[in-house]
Formats: sequence, structure tokens, C-alpha cells
Amino acid sequence: MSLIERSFREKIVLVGVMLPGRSEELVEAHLDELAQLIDTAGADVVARVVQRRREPDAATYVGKGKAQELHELSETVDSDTVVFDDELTPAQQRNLEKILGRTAIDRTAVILDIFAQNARTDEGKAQVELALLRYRLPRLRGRGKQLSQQAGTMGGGAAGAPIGSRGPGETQLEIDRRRLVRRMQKLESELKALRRHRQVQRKQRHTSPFHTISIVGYTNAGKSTLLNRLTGAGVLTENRLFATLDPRTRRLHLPGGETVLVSDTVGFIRKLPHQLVEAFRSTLEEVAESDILLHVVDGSAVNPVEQIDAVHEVLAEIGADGLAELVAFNKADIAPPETKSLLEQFPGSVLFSAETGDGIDGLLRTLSDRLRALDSVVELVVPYARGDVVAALHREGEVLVESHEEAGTRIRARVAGAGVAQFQEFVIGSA
Ligand SMILES: Nc1nc2c(ncn2[C@@H]2O[C@H](COP(=O)(O)OP(=O)(O)OP(=O)(O)O)[C@@H](O)[C@H]2O)c(=O)[nH]1
Ligand SMILES: [Mg+2]
Repeated sequence: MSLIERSFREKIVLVGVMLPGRSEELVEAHLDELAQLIDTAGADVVARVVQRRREPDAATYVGKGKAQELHELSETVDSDTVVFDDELTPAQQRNLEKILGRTAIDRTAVILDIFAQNARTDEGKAQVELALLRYRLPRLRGRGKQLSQQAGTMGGGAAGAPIGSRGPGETQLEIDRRRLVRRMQKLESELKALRRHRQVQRKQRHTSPFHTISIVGYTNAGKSTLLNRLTGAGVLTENRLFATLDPRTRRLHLPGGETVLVSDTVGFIRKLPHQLVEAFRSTLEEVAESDILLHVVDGSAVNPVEQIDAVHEVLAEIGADGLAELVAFNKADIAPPETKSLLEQFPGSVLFSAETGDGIDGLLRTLSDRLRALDSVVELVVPYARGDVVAALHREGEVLVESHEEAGTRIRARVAGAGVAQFQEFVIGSA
């Protein structure tokens, strides 16, 4: 299931609106990103248009006159589709298609399409399909004859009937809608089952003594490259957006001798479609349960701070905003000198290159220190009958002092934050 035609490369016109207070550089950076999304989706950008507006037009996103101009431009450059840099309402989409005489889609549709292309596992595929259907449901329209002829072209499914199609076949529309809802329900229950399975796995991991680290960050920041560099994981890295959809977890030995679990995550992006955040919630829940976030930022990006903000927004949406976070600026080899000032702006952050390995030692040392700071030092008395608990403390924590008393073995130990619960009944105090 896809929204973008791949049997030939579609010609695309990009459209953005420049709102007050946004710099031209920023708007251009947003359109560059949209162009990269289009390229990743397998189509070619043939023109781009920016309109200054106080706010997007409620009916047509750009002004009506601009929409008419866009129609003429599209004719001239012979474009197949016009892509808008914001999510269009179903009504805006319909109105624009009438004026443009071709498919109009939005940023959300492009991102959904790329996710659909990149999903590999059953769970990933089900999550993406569900997100697509949630996007498509409010946009379903009556099908005319022309749509079936046009069915193969970009957006044919999502955008619905092209202009000039006859009035909606009400019953056909109802049938389509019902079919779609049934499919969504089926996917939801499949995902629920997968989620239960995942929770069981997660429980097992919870009792594991290892700290867990999630690598998060903007898409294309170099998260997978870092995971590979650290663990030799051999996961796919590519100079394209959303290369990773199915996150991997690997063991890593830190310089201090500690073993931790590191997971890669799907990349985030400005205006990540909420349908996707919803659909990926179960995968993203794991991020919220990690001990620390390793937030990788592309130090060579035009707008690293905006990307950091976008990542924080998604983290808040999945309930991972309260976690410990180490901000790590990547691509030191190509980052401009200004990146150094970012290190001051984000206290405790580091600069490194996943590609060349520069700064990796410092990154790991900082990570190690931050993890130690998360540990708690507790005082316990363990009855002599519970030699298993004493053994577990030696294995999973760091025993600092051990003495023998009448009631049992008295131990002072450093235990990982999440691991304390396991020993709670023997704890008599903490430092
Ligand atoms: N110059 C340079 N390029 C890098 C560095 N680290 C990663 N890259 C490149 O950046 C691109 C993206 O890297 P990935 O590791 O796939 O990025 P990601 O964050 O996993 O991206 P998604 O999975 O798509 O979200 C690739 O072309 C890498 O080769 C670096 O330190 N320097
Ligand atoms: Mg990746």
C-alpha cells in the first residue's frame, strides 16, 4: 500500500508558506527537507514555491490567486503532483485539487509513504498500515470513473477522486468506509497481541541487571552509524530519511567495565504525523522506560536547535520527557565552527563523529559518568538464609561494604536505579 507512484518518477512541485517571524533561511531549510523526503519517496522536485502569508488560508492553504498561479506553473513544468509543507485538511486538499487539476498531497502523506516503504517486520508493517488508514479515513471520497483510471498515480488512494469525477456514489463510499474501519480494527487487535508479547519480553529485560540506553534523535542524525560504531551491530545506515524503522538492541561494554543495553530508534522529524506516533506507541514505550536517552544531533545541520526541539516534542508525546538525557552533537568532521557554541548552550553535551570515531571515547566516558550518577547507594540487611540475594547484589550491583551482624549480612551497595526495587524488602536506608 503506498501513496506515491513508483513505476515512474513523478514530477513534483513543492509549496511552502512563510509565516511572520520565520526567517527565509528557515523556510528554505524546511523545503530542503521536504525535497529530501520527496527524493527518499522516489519522486523528482521540478519547482518550488514559497508564499508569504500571515496564516495559511483556511480553504486553500495558499491564497486563491496563488493556487491559480500554481495551476499555471504545474502546466508549464508538467508536474504530476503538488506537495504542501503542512498537513492539509481534507477540505483544503479537495479544493486545491479542483483548482490545480492534479493531485495535491501534504507532508504527512509523504512521510507515511516512506514509512510504508521502509517497514520490514510484521509489527512495523502493521503499525504503518494503521497510520495510513487513520490518515485516509477522513479523506475518503466517492469514487468516480476517473479515479479507477487514475488509481495508479501518486496519491490516488489518499487523495481520492480527481476533479471532474461524478458526485459521490454514496453507497460505494459507505462500503469503502466500512471496509477500511474493519481493516483498522483487525490491525489494532493484531498489534495488541504483538504488544502483549513485547511486554513479556520487556518484563524479562526489566529484571536484567543492565542499564538501558536509547539512542534518539532527528532522522539522519547518525543514530545507526553510532550504534554500529559502538557495537559493530551492522545495522543499515543511509543518507536518506527514516532508514531505521525496526529498532535494534545491542550489548555494549563501557570503559568503566559496565555492560549496558543500547537501542537504536526510529528517527523523529518536524511535524512527525501524529498518526505515526500513535501507531508506533508500543515501540516507543520502550524509549520511555530506558535509564537514559542518548540524544544524537546532526551538528552539521542548518538548524540543530530546531531539530532538538522537534525531538523533545515527540519525546513529550510518548511520555519520555522526564528522562535523563545526554545531548551528543554528531558529524564533528563536517560541523561548522558554530557548533562549539552549542556545547555551551547545552551544558553537559559532547561533540563527536560516528563516522571517524573522533570524540567517541569522551562520549562513552560521559555516558558512564551519567549512568553512575543515576545509581543509588543503599544499605541493606539480608538474612543469612538468603544467600541468593547477597549473590545477586554482588552480580548486579557494586558491593561497597559488607559485614556480618546477628540479623544477617549488612551490605552497602551501589545499585542501578531500576534495580533497587528488586532488593527493596531488605533495604534499611539509602545514601
Ligand atoms: N560526515 C559524517 N557523516 C555521518 C556521520 N555519522 C553519520 N553520518 C552519515 O549520516 C547519514 C545518516 O546516518 P544514519 O546512521 O543512517 O542516521 P540515522 O540517525 O540512523 O537515520 P534514520 O534511521 O534514517 O533516522 C549517513 O549517510 C551516514 O554516513 C559523521 O560523523 N560524519
Ligand atoms: Mg537509523
